[in-house]
Amino acid sequence: MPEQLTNGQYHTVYNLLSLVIAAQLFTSIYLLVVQPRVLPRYRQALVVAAIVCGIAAYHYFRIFDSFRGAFVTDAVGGQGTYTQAAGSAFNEGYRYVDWLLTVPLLLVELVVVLALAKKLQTSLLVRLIPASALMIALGYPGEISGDNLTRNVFGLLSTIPFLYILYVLFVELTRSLDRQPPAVRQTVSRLRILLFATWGVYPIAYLLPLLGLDGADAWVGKQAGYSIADILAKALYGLLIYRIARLKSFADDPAFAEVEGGHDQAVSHEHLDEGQPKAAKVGR
Ligand SMILES: *C/C=C(C)/C=C/C=C(C)/C=C/C1=C(C)CCCC1(C)C
Repeated sequence: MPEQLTNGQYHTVYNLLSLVIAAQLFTSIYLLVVQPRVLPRYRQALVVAAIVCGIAAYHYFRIFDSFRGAFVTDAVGGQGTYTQAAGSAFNEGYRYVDWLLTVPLLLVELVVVLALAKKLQTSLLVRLIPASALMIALGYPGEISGDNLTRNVFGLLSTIPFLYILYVLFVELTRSLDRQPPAVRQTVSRLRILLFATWGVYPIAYLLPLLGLDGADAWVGKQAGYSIADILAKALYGLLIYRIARLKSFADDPAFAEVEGGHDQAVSHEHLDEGQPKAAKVGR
């Protein structure tokens, strides 16, 4: 944690943390509200997605508090520089506790929404969940260390389970998707690419303090990287899970697709039509 932040650096972090709270909180609520718009067999995935965003929103409240307590300014009206407050430090631990809970759950979302055979589902989860927990646990000692060697060593160790997760998702899962319809295979690849692209941001942000940037710049870059990646990897990802659940619901049950699809197209006419709105028939 840097001793001093410029006014711009302080407010960049402040505003990003605030944005993450809004994104996680309302995505979580949205994912709960849209439950009736997918078949019951896919609702578990949406519940997990909502819980992930809810857990993240909670931790961002804590992170936000910790950040506000960690810096003081004597300038009036929020101008001027911010210096480290005596006796309180920004606690990066909240992020790691958050990831320890949410990262395994993000993998659960993915596996559950695919509605694969039970045996395959279990076999994927018993490998992905421990690997993801290990990845986060190994990253933490490096994250809180001020020493570059320690940061490197734990970063490298944490990369091993990270690569293993990618191997399971990109090689093993692909093999077992052979029997799935093309549309499902395509959605899975899209989701995997989003997962890969957003998860890849974390090790890069982790490396920033090692790249010889000025201490405060590196720290702000790291906070920004983690915050934006959290929006994409949890909220946007959750919305994609919802989209997959909805498409699979339509494919599984033509009657449901009829009601829901019809509702979608009728939305703009609904207020013009007298009589029973179509939406009333949707709840099931
Ligand atoms: C919602 C939070 C997510 C998806 C967090 C993902 C975190 C990672 C993929 C972290 C990976 C790391 C490495 C691969 C090496 C350096 C240490 C970590 C923990 C930043």
